[in-house]
Amino acid sequence: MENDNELNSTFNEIDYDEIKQYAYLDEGSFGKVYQGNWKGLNVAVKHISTKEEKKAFFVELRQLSRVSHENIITLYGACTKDPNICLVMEYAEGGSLFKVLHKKKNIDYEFGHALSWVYQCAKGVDYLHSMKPKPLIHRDLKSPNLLLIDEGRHLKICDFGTAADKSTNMTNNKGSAAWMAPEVFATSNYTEKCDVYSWGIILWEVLSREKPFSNEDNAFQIMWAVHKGSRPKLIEGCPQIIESFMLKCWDGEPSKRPTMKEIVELMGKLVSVFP
Ligand code: ACK
Repeated sequence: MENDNELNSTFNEIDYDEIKQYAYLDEGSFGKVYQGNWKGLNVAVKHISTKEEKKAFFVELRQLSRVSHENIITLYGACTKDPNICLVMEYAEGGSLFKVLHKKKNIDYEFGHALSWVYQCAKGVDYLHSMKPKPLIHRDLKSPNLLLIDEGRHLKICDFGTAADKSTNMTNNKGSAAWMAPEVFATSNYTEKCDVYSWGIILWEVLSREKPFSNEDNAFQIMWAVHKGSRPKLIEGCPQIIESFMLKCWDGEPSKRPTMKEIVELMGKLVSVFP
């Protein structure tokens, strides 16, 4: 069981009275997120509402306190005392990539811009996978967990509530099934290649601007279809180099998927061709 005593990482304990909260934003994989202000900074405040969410809260606090990268949301600190348990993070004014792709259809973006998003996501994940002594696996990479700042140009990964925590049953993570690698819901035997699979789904999503597996009714149907080998349909006109790479990321056999480092290398080259 995670608790304050087992936290074992350094973070800034924030005085709850110093936080001013403005607006409710939305629900995350766990907890409710509010916009607020702390010491003059625009912040996002993630509150837990149930005892069960406390575990995910401490996982996220522990993992976010260990990381520092331009493509990962910055944690300012946390309040860990009941009843006001919350994380205080930098506020990403552009909201999630999911919203931009699927709920703000009037906002257009170019091919190069889409590649830049997935490139930035890959750089953040490569950083996690390169952590010592053990790679950190995000496990819940999906467009709702990619936040945008700087008018949509800068992307940051958030939601570390299930990162590397193998005791969490991911089949309960219903909103994530469409991005989830088959080995994550079928076994407890997975590696950082599960993030590569999810990254491949995000690549398809930004290029097609469709929600993955939107024709399936529920999470279990998605998992069953993916388990049987079903994948999003190929995108007409997609450059061959990207299509074959995307298919490799979705391979049912994790060892056949590229590493995040290989993804970063290829995307770096592609981004320079399609600025
Ligand atoms: O799509 P959104 O507007 O962006 O709705 C979700 C919701 O809270 C639950 O995750 C938003 N959100 C989460 N973290 C942040 C943050 N640091 N800055 C801005 N919005 C955030 C997310």
